[in-house]
Amino acid sequence: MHKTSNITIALVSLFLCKATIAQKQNTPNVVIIYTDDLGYGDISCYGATKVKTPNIDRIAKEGIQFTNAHATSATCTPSRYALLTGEYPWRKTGTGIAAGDAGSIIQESQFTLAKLFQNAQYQTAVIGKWHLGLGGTNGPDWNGNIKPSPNDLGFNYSFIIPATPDRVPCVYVENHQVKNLDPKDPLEVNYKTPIGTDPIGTEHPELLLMKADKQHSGTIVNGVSRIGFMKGGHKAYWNDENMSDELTNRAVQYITTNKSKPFFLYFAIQNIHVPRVPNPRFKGKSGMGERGDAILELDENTGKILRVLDSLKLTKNTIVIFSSDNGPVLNDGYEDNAVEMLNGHKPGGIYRGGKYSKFDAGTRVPTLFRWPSGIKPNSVSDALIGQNDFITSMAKLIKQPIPTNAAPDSQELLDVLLGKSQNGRTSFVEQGIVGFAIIKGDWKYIPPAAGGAVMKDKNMETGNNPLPQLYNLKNDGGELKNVATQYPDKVKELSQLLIDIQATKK
Ligand code: NG6
Ligand code: CA
Repeated sequence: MHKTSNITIALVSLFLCKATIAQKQNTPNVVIIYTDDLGYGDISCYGATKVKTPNIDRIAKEGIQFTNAHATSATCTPSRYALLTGEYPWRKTGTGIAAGDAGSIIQESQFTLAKLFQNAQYQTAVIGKWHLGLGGTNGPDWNGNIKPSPNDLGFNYSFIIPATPDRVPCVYVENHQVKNLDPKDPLEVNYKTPIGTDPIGTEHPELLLMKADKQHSGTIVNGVSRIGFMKGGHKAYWNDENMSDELTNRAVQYITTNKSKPFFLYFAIQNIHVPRVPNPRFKGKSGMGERGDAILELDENTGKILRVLDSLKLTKNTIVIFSSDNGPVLNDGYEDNAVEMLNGHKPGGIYRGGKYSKFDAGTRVPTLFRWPSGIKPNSVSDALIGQNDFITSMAKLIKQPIPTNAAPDSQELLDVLLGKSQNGRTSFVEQGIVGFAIIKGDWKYIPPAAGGAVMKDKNMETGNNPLPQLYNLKNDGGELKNVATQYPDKVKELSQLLIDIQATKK
């Protein structure tokens, strides 16, 4: 009798234990390290030799590295919109680069990647650069309750840079409020005219750490002039030198606090966007100026995230995703010697163009997935994937439904992301700052477009050409040989496909 009940107890506990393991495997933690303006060629696992990124390379070694993975767009706001909603951003107006006082671009009624995880009882957080607008249509109430904030879009916790590090307001927002705001010194933001008495770049160039273009010559904070003007809020100002550390420490803290729950952390670190003001401990370390030093800072802080997962024994059952919101740019408004000190480094790898561009370096970004419980180490995949595909793929993984009409442009590619299949997308639409391109199989087509071939201030090729452009990416990844006249049928096919995809009512 005793024996039987002992056996029963043993069996029941074995069953429960197995069930918990199975349940845990169905609910791995997910951390997306989403970098800013990091190019395909900017890290060593993608071929960089002038700068070394051992921590980021570790993710590749222990997981899967994608060679044909894309942000939907060559700028930040639309790419982030697509990552979080699974919708091509150009289907919705108002998804271009957002001003620092823009209203929330994602509506509270919309389904998001964060809501997906929330529905599965995850803890969810965004820490880092938001740049998707805040508040109602007239923008946020900086001195009150900011709503909608990311907390209304599926995140239980948020600690964000409202827009970009080069845009006012230069303050962090935690959940619904500006962090450290002194009510006696209310914060005001204006994107049209100077306000307040703080110095601005056009009038006080002697106060600047680095020269800026006209657009970046508004209010000066920490010796850096920004886009836009602000008044008040002084106690809430961020410190640029500590920004990467501040965000990383908060991410580490978040992981530590939530170690025993399933969590989803969208860690949108600001590196390597302008203004590039890495912590002084990196000064001169890359030999490539501030841009290179910012890559080293990104690498070190990525290492901190990996190590906290190690020390909490979460590595095995945490999916770490590493990617970038758009391709690389050297001069993006500040004179920080990024061009002069490049030292032969190729930020876009073999790919042409960069941030803003319809050429491939605009959207083809480093993309790594690591999940020791589900992905073989040292894997490489050439499958075509988009960041808009993550949402439905994650839904499959955690066995959650996607509401009808949500994530309309997201293809479920879970097996591809886990390295079990090479069957990625058959086609993908790339969005430049102006206009589009389409990839289908080995081919890439860019429709004829008016407008300059080069953005002069940035020395960046746009991809504009009055003639149709067709490239064979397999033989000519660098898009150097336009073969449109040799393959008129291909031109016709891809041109029509782009029209059809864009016309499809989603
Ligand atoms: C552009 C800014 C650029 C950068 C970009 C946003 C000018 C001339 N250029 O408008 O410096 O801030 O917006 O970058 O103002 S992104 O990575 O967030 O898309
Ligand atoms: Ca960006």
